[in-house]
Amino acid sequence: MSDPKHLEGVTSQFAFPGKFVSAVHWGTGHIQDSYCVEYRDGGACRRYLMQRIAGGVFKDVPALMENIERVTAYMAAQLTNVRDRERRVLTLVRARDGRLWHEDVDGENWRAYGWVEGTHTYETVETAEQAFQAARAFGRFQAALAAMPGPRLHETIPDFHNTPKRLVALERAVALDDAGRAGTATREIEFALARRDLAGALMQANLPERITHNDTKLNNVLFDDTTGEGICVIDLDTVMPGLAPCDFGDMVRTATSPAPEDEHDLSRVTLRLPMFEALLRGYLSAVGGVLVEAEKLLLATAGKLITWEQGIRFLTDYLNGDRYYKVHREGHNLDRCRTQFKLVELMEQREDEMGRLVRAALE
Ligand code: GN1
Ligand code: MG
Repeated sequence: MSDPKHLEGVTSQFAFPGKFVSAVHWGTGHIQDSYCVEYRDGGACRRYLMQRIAGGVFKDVPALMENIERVTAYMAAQLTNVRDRERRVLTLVRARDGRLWHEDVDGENWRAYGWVEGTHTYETVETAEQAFQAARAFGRFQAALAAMPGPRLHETIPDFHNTPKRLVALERAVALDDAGRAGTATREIEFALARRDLAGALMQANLPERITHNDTKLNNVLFDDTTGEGICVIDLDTVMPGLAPCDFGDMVRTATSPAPEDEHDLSRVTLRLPMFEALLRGYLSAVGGVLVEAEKLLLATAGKLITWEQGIRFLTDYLNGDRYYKVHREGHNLDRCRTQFKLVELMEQREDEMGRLVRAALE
């Protein structure tokens, strides 16, 4: 986290009108550092989201910011005659020099968005209506970008949902055992490797390439405080070419279990099929008209695949000594891996029911 003086200095580089009031650390992201920045302009207080871009993860900042600018501008242009238009898509705030980001004296890169007022996020879903709203928001996001003209977006993190490569990275981490932790995760390693046949399920299915969000975690949707609508999709760093079912799969991963991602007590990790059904309804209501049959049918498998992939990513990072995800306690990445694998097991047990729900939703 940055110190307050430094933060105030960075905010002064952005075109926020008025006088600096405060900057407070915000959110639970595992990668970027985010701050809620407040400025007073005459009688009005305005808030902004300022983020330090994790350079180790996003290596090409100009490409990253170009993607985000193109996507947000294209989406905003489509939103005509819609209530709350400016709250339905993030708006970048430029630096005073006109650029989309600011590089500070330490070589760290920062960017800013307008704050979407009157909204909240959830770490876990409480009602089927919330699951529906989240899935509809991500579905609308995909639908809005379905016909975006070229050129192709940059791949901000190459091979992000390349599950076979994620598996290879795990095998390498096991072989190197850099942090000397492999002995503490033998069951998890075995669980991951025993399912290797699953790895190519989406990539080998010959699906159309689309513009996808790629990080459709539940907490990346802003819900309207008054109406409860999933009004705005955030965290646009991984918006790039991808496969539609990957986006649906990450919703299943984060919305079907009532337990947090790092829950210690695995008996609390359960698979709530009513939430799965609500996700299907919400997602298909928004993007069903765009998707081809093969993409739709793979919605049944996508949750299992992406949850397994996420477990592999947490496990790999645990074995590598916690270099990628922020951790807040010992064994944090291993705990996260365990919740993912527990959910995979539950999805395996109820695979037939999930398939039936998909077919029913498509009728
Ligand atoms: C990271 O930054 P955050 O928490 O929204 C990660 C996602 C993972 C997620 C797991 C760029 O997302 O891919 O699914 O953690 N983002 C990146 O909670 O790797
Ligand atoms: Mg996020």
